[in-house]
Order: sequence, then C-alpha cells, then structure tokens
Amino acid sequence: MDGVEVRTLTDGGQPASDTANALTSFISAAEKTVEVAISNFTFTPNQLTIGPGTTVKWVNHDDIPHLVAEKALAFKSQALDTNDSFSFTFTKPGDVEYFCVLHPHMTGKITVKVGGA
Ligand SMILES: [Cu+2]
Repeated sequence: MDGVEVRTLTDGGQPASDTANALTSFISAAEKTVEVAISNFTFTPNQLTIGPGTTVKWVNHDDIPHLVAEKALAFKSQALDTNDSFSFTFTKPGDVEYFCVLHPHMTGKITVKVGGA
C-alpha cells in the first residue's frame, strides 16, 4: 500500500477487514508450533526455549515406536509409530523435562519463558 489512505465505511468495510487480518496474524503468531524430531533415539533439539502458548509437536522419524512423556507424567503420548506425532501446548512459564517411556535414557527439556522464541 502506498502512503496513508483514508477510507470511509461506504467503500466495502475494508478497514474492519484489515483489523481482522491483523488480529488473525497476531493470534497465529501466538499459537505457533515448534517441531521436535525423534530420530536415532534422540530428541532434536533436545533443549528448547519457547513462549507461553507455543505448541510443541514431536514427530517420530525412527522405525521403532517411541512414547513421549513429561517427567512426572503431566502429559504422555500414545506409542508413536513411524511418522506419528504428538502435540502439547505449553501455557505456564517454567522448565519441563520429558523422556521416552520406552527408552528412558532419551530425555529433553523445554523452557517456557515470556518472550521466548
Ligand atoms: Cu523411545
């Protein structure tokens, strides 16, 4: 758009629709999803800093099942077969440690922080 445009409500309600579009992009920015790959018995990245409201999606790229769970089982996935995924939305700031129930040596950590990426 070039310059400042003054619109009236008789031209199709464009200003209201611009506002709706701005709101939609604001909401989708707040609801972003970050992917954690499970491959070779490793979570990648295995340390992650995110903002509140971010969804983390674990995707199993191995050809054996994995099962993602929070250390104290605050959340727990089903057994994930190849290409299956599990998503969890983090709302509260703090550190979350998780592991694979089937292979407890597989661990990862998520830091939820206001202003986190
Ligand atoms: Cu596993």
